[in-house]
Amino acid sequence: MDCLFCRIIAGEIPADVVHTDDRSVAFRDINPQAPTHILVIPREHIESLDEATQRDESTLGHLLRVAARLANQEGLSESGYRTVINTGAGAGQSVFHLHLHVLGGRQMNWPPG
Ligand code: DGP
Repeated sequence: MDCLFCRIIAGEIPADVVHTDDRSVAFRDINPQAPTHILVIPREHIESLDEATQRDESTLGHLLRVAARLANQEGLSESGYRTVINTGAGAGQSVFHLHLHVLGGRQMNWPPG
């Protein structure tokens, strides 16, 4: 298994895990870009959003719901938060296991860099 995030799911690499369920795992980003920076990932290895198929639709929806629940738990519902999926190296994806960033706790700018 050479996927970093699959190894985190398997417990082979330590992470600050904040949520697990039968379809997803969420943990704090090792290089946070905001006071709250959580990654929500599917247990199943999907390389990127571009690789997701119709079969993955309910998992994708689940990841978004988990992201919102975690943001709420972090106290971000009122101040706001951003959810980001980088797809492909050109968009900044560096780990090729689909993941949803949840960022909050500071002012977010638009457009993103
Ligand atoms: P992206 O650039 O969108 O592929 O995001 C990958 C994120 O993964 C990046 O923000 C840093 C984070 N990351 C990389 N390696 C590790 C790790 O070993 N542990 C944790 N917790 N996060 C990691």
